[in-house]
Amino acid sequence: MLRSLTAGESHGKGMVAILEGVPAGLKVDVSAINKELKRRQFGFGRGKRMKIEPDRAEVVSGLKNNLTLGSPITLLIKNKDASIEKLHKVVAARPGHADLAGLLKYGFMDIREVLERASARSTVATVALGALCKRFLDEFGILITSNVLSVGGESTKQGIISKITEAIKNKDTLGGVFEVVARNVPVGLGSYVQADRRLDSRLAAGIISIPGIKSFEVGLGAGYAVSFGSEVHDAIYHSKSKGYFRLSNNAGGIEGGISNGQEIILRACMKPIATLMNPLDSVNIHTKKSTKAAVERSDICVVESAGVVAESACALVLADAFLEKFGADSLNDIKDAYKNYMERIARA
Ligand code: EPS
Repeated sequence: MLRSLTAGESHGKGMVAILEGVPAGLKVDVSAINKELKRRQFGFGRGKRMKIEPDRAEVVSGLKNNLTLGSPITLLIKNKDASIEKLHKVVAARPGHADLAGLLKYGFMDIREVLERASARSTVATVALGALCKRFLDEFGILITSNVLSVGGESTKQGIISKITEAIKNKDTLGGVFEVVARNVPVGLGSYVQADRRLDSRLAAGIISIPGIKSFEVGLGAGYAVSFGSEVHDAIYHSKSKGYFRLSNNAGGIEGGISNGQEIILRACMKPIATLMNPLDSVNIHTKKSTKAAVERSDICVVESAGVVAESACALVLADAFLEKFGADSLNDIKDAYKNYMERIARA
């Protein structure tokens, strides 16, 4: 239903996001997109680039009078630091980054040719796409939020701040765990009939493809592995006023690859940023002699930002699955289909 594409290098002219399949008649205010772009820039441990970039979206296509036309929407976010042609060559790959694998894969002689596109700056475009999808989902009361659960093993606010302060002092970096919650998602998005239609597999792909993400869980996640079935499956009840309901949500709102009407709860782990100011051992790609890995301007910890990006990845998947279920051309038609369906579910 939805097709998206992003383009842009970290220090190129800008980041581009294209989204096709957004229905006609949806009101989109660019300030809502810019608000999401701002949220992506926040968090203790962010680097200096965030102070340079205003990250404001410009609408190139798909909107007229703030209403979607049903045609592809193109957003451009210009880079203030567009120094790509002047930047120095990089000769020592950073362990944990795309540097070495990318260099060998594409046959480059300069690691910069890899890092410019591999940079997490691409998440600007992901968030722009997510903001459009959030706007659509909002028409149906669906709300997606995120929060940081831990950083470097610390889970209290004070513990996290001290840990990041320690990393800054030691010229080190940190990763962590964040959670994404989607509320008011109707029962019935996704399907068990085919692997690529399962809502959980689509959410997993969306979130694990964010740079730096190393693990993904739905609901109780790894907790299922250490429990009896009787302890963890969400028992089913029914009442006239509520219809079907549960007293727990270990499934994280997804059963058999389908949303079950409960909150969708996702968790992901992000590795520490690969650029270390006190670099690890590496090899000069020309001389093959041992050296230290390249040092580039970077962040210390971006778990909070990664949560915001994951909200967007989640919004893209949910909007896609929603359009699949309720139709795709005009917002009014989709609202009618949604209303009919919800009335049937209320009677079930
Ligand atoms: C980022 C922009 C980048 C990095 C960071 C994320 O800008 P610059 O390289 O000019 O400082 O700050 O990217 C990485 C840490 C990375 O390893 O790719 C952004 O806009 O989020």
